[in-house]
Formats: sequence, structure tokens, C-alpha cells
Amino acid sequence: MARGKAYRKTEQKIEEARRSGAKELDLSEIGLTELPESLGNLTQLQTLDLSANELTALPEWLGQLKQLRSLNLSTNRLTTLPEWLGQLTQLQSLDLSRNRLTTLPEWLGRLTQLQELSLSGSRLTPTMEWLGQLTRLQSLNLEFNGLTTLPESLGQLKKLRELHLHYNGLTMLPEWLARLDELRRLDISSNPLKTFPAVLKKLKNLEALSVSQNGMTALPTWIGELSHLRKLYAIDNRLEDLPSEIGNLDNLTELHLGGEEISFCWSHVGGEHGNKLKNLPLSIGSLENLKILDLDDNPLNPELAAAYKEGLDAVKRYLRAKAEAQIKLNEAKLILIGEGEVGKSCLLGALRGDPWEPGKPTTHGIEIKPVKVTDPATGAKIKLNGWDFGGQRVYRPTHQLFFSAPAVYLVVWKPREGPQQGFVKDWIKLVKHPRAGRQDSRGRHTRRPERTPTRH
Ligand SMILES: Nc1nc2c(ncn2[C@@H]2O[C@H](COP(=O)(O)OP(=O)(O)OP(=O)(O)O)[C@@H](O)[C@H]2O)c(=O)[nH]1
Ligand SMILES: [Mg+2]
Repeated sequence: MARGKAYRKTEQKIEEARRSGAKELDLSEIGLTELPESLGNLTQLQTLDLSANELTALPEWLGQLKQLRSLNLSTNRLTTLPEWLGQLTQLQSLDLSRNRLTTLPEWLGRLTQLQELSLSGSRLTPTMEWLGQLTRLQSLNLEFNGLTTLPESLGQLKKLRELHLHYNGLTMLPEWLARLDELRRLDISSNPLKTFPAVLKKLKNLEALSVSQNGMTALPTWIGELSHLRKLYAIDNRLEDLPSEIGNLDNLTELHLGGEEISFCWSHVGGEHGNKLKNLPLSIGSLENLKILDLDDNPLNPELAAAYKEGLDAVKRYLRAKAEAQIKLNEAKLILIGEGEVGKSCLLGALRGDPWEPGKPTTHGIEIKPVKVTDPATGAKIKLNGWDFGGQRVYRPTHQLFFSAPAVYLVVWKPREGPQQGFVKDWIKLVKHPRAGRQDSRGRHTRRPERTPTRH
């Protein structure tokens, strides 16, 4: 009989542990319905794993194992917890998840040495004041409990570093959660939160965060302030855009926005996938520590989709290239042209705010001097590089070579003598067709179509 076999196998394991004086014993996944009494003699045991069996009750004599530091009772069929469990005050780790418990007794609050407690799938109620007594807790698992609010006593667990709230009914996170400022890992995936909880802004030490499967349409810009964040999971939401501030998360190694991994504990189990991202903020291209970027199941634009297919480096390259193309230099070329002695150099000096210089000498070749101006619409500072050409005819053929660049062209003439005398039309023609009629190096006339400069 299968049950008899499991029982005998267990007895053997117990006997081995007795002989070797083992401090740890793994009796998980054996199909046990009852425990051999010989287990009660292993008083030296510090770690006992009874998970994934079919136990419906725990025998009284198990309470003799007073040295136990870690007890795993998860995935059994326990309906009640015996009171002697409250006497195992050395316990640092207790896993009661996935049983058939209807209530959790208050005396669990006596286990004040506990650092790790798992109550996943335990039909919890939000009124569990005894939780607040477990002030040494560093990790608390409350997944799969249908909680619509959190027990306020949680706010007293100042040492908590890890909190698992996956698959509950939370529509908001309370403000008092900010007291848990030691929190490093927080899993609030698979809740109906809808919006990114504001209280997270205060949890500055967060290193791993999952907000997957919450029906969120946006991530806040202040997410960039959670500077310790290394892993961020936001899959299966309705995100259409990401804030560019995500690029401030220098420590980010993993960003999950797509398919499989819901959080640092859970993978996908059916339902809707992905988000609605078409683009990514260009700032993501500068996240040097990023090693995993999951964008599966998003309607990415064709360019980004192609880069994503190639891998993370290609995505980063694509984003960086796009960012470079968008850098604004706020510089422009200002080219002053016109006949000799019409006042080009003096005009450039006046634009620069230089003092008036009587009897200014003629310009030989080109002089380049900057002019600083402010855009009246945006207040942006713009640097104009003023190119002041000598107007004498002898310089003209060489100057024309510069007339193909995009620039602001300023044709100067003496108003008293009029535009005709200043050959204004000819100068404009020269700017429009800089190389028309020019001779090539062999002395032939060339009339090739040229790139037209930007004219203003
Ligand atoms: N009265 C008057 N004289 C000016 C004005 N602007 C320039 N001048 C004089 O005109 C002369 C030529 O001025 P420039 O600014 O050197 O002329 P330019 O066009 O740069 O001359 P090139 O460099 O030879 O092509 C100088 O002697 C200036 O003093 C003006 O607005 N009014
Ligand atoms: Mg001059």
C-alpha cells in the first residue's frame, strides 16, 4: 500500500537522522497522512520540512522538538493549529501556507523570534493584531488571501524587508505602510490597484518591486526617485507610455513589461499578456546596469520591435541613436554678405554689443565671431556663429564655397545707395545657387544640381 510505503520510508529517514544526530530533516512530498512517533525523539532537530504531504492534524508529541528554528508545514490539509506550536518560541521561520485553516490563533503572536512567516492562501482576515507582536519579522508572505485591506498591525513590523501581497483584493495601499522603511522587496502583483500607490514614493529602500497585473494605465514620474530599485515588474497592465524618469534608476538590472515573469516569485498563469507600449523613453538607453528587458506582448513600433528581436544591446543602441538625433545644440550660423565697405563688420559688432570702432579696417577673408541671443518665446539661449566675409571682389570665389551650409544669411547694403548699387539681388541669387556658373578644377563650367541651403 502506497501509504504504508511512505510511512516506512519516513521511519527510515528518522532513524538515519537519529543515528547521525542531524539537525535538519526533510520529509517533504512523501504523501504522509500521519507522522511516525519516533520523530518526537529527534529533539536536536532545528529544521523540519513537512511540506507537500497530506497531514490533517499535528500530533501532540511534535511539541517536544523545542530546538526547532525552522518549521515548514505548507501544502498540507491542516484545519486547526495545536496550541503547543505557540510554545516553540525558538522558531525563526514558520511556513503555514496552503492549508485548510479557517482561523489563525492569536497565540501565534508569542513566536516573537520569528523572522520569516508565510501565511499564503490562509483565508486571512484584516484584523490580526497579533501580527504586530512579531517585531523581528523580516519576511512576511500574505499571498492568495483575498485581503481587501491590510491588517494595520503590519505597520509595527519595522524590520520587515520583504512583503508578499500577490493575489489579494487590494484597491489601495494604506499611508501607514510608509513606516516600513526597511522594505526591500514588495510584491503587490495581481491586485485590482488600478493606479500606482502613492505611498511607494516613501519606500526609498525598495530594491525589487512588482506591480504586475493591476490594471494600471501609467507609472508615476517619481518612480525615478526609487533609486535603489534593481528589479521592476509591471507586466500585464495597460501601460501605453513610460515616464522618462525611469532612466534615472541607475541600479536597475531587470525591467519586466511583457510576458512571463509577474514578479520575483511568480510566473504567468494564463489571462491577458503584456502592455500597450509602442515606444520606450530614450533614457532607458542609458541604463548601464540593465541586463533583462522584457517587452513581449507589446505593440512596439516596427523599428523598436526589430531591435528587440536582436536583443537588449540592439534596443539600447536604437534608443541611444534616437536620443543623439534629438540633442539640440541651440547653435546656428549667421553669414553676413554684401559688397565691400557696406558696414557688415560694424553690423556684426553692433549685434554683439561691441563698442563702436571708428575707421574700422576692411575684412580680409573671413572673421568668425559669436553672437549670443535669447529666444523670446522659450527663453532658450542661442549661440549664433557670425561669419563676416570680406566684401572685396577678390575674395568672392572662395567665399561662395561656404554658401551651401544651412545658415541665416544677412545681405547688407547701404540704404542711401539703394539695393541696386549693393547688388542685393545678385547676392541672394548666389546664396540660392552657390555653385552655379562656378568653374571646376579643370576650368570647365559646371551646372550640377546642388543641395540648396536653408534660407531665412
Ligand atoms: N555713417 C555710418 N558709417 C558706417 C556705418 N557702418 C559702418 N560705417 C562705416 O563704413 C565703413 C565700412 O564699414 P565696415 O563695417 O568695415 O564695412 P564692411 O562691409 O565690413 O567692409 P569690408 O570688410 O571691406 O567688406 C567704416 O569706415 C565704418 O566706420 C553706419 O551705420 N553709419
Ligand atoms: Mg568687413
